[in-house]
This record gives sequence, C-alpha cells and structure tokens, in this order.
Amino acid sequence: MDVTDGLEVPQETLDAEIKSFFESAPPLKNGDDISEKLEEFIGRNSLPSGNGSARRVVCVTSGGTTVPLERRCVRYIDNFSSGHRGAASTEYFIEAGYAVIFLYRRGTCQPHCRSLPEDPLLECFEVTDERNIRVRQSDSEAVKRAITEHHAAVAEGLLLKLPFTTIFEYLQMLQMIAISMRSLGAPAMFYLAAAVSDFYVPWTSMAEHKIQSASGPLDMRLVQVPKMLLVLRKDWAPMAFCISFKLETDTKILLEKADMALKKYKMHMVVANELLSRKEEVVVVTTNDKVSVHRDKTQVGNDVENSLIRLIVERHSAYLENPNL
Ligand code: PAZ
Repeated sequence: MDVTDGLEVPQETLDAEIKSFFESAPPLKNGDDISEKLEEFIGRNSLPSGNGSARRVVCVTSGGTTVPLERRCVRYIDNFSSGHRGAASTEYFIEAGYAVIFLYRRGTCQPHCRSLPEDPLLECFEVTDERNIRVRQSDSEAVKRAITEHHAAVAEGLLLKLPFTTIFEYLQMLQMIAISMRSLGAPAMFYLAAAVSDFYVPWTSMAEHKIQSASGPLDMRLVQVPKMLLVLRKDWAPMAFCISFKLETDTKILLEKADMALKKYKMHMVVANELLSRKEEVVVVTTNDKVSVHRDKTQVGNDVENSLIRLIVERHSAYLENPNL
C-alpha cells in the first residue's frame, strides 16, 4: 500500500509537510469534548491499580480513513478495512488488564459485538406484543455476553471509544491521544491497526461543492500523507511501546517492507499481514526475531488476535522491565 517506504524524505521536508497538514486540516468539531474525555480517562488510569502499579493503557486504531474529494463531501476514497482486527484486539487487551482508547472508523466492527448478527437490532429482537420486545432465544447468549462484557469495560473505566471518518480527523485525534498519553511513559502502548490513506487531497486545494461530471474526465492530484509514525515515536510519545501494521497483497515483499518500517519508524514491533490470509496468520517482526502467529483452529470461534495479543503483552512486559532493550 505504501509506495514511499524505500525513499528517504529529508527531515526538514517531513516536518514542513506535517506542519502544513495540521495547519490546513479542518479543525475537529468536538476537539474540546475529546480533550476532556482523554484527560479524565488517562487521569483515572494513571492512578495505582490493584497491584500497586499504574494500569497499562493502549491506543488501538481500527478501520480505514476516508479521503474526501469535496469540502461539502459527496464523494470520497475509502479502503477495505472492516475494523475486525482492532475490535477483537481491544477485547483481548481488556482481558489482559489494559485500559483501551479505541480510535475507530465510524460504522466499523465494535468490541464485544463480534458474535452478534450483522444487524443486531433487526435480527436479534422480536416484538412480543404492543409494549414489549425480547431477544430471540437463538441469540440470547451472545447478546447477554456482549452487553455484560461491554458494560463492565465501560463501568470500570477501561474503554474509551473515539470515532473518526476522514484522514484529517484520524491524524488530529491520534496526535491528541499520543500527547495526552506521553505522561504515562513506558506503560503506554500504540497498536496501530487502522488502514490509513497514503494519499489525500489537501483541504486548501479541495473543491468546495460537488464535482460536476459535465466538465468531462476528472483530473485530480493527490499528495502524499506525511508519515507520522516517526514523529509519534520521537516527539508525541517517546517512551510508549509502538506497534504498527504492514499490509501487502504480494507476499514476496511483505517481510522486507515490514523490516523497513521497523527500522525507518523505530517501531518496537511491526505486524506483517497479507490481505487474504490476515485472519489466519500474521508475522510479528522485531529487531531480534520474526514470529509467525496463527489462529488456533482447534478452538471454535478463536481468532488470530487471541495469540497475537498474548505475545504482545509478553513483549510489553519485557519492555517495561528494560525499556532500553
Ligand atoms: O480491519 P480488518 O480486520 O479488516 O483488517 C486489518 C488490517 C489489514 C487493516 C490491519 O491488520 C493492517 O494491516 N493495518 C495496516 C494497513 C496498512 O498497511 O496500511
């Protein structure tokens, strides 16, 4: 997906591109509300928990960013990401004792909802009489589990859900989250599973109104989205444990590209996956090893995220013991 991985962009050019991206992006409509929620969530989870130490906090990004083509947006570029990886991983992180900031694309998979039918309201419920509805018997276990687990995570203050749609919203929110998490130090983690657009139309050169078809073929220049991973590592949250993802459709270049991303963006881990096999297998690439992680098919309903998060939690624990490793 990322055609620039092999090319070096000078630091000053990158800094200028990042500055221009943030300066020209339309401001978040609910920026103050997000700040307040973040402050409250991080404040609560910085306090010593049951075992006397501060709770670990992970920001899980999930789903794909859109690239609007018009300011009063009628059309946009999108990508395939369903948000399954991020939603499932969120559940396993919570089970492992983490607090999760779930930065997700509106309308994609949600934690605790994986076992529900796609359209739960219409599929799961039935009207019994004029005043009552009930969950259909066949769905009652799944609905009960989803509600119980979700309510518990929210009531214990372990899940903060923040939705985005566009690339502009995503990167501004990621920056806010990272800067708020800086105070947590090494117990903070970034698990960047969202499929982030590589190209965009800068707000300053974007058409205001719906692009007209009467003018003939559409010629449009997309510019590269500045690579924010390095700035996240170096400036926004330098002590945090950072995991990025690399998706390719050509397995021959996958591991090489993951290795490159690991070095170039100074990630602690890069999770490499191929489009069609991504639910069965991923390879975790670090400076010392490459570990293949598979879905355990012997357990019904199991998914690859179960083993993946177990491995990541172990590595994060080792990092907490020695952040210089
Ligand atoms: O969202 P999903 O479960 O359908 O897919 C997950 C994924 C492939 C988007 C994720 O594992 C990933 O690789 N994200 C980064 C994609 C990229 O290289 O930009």
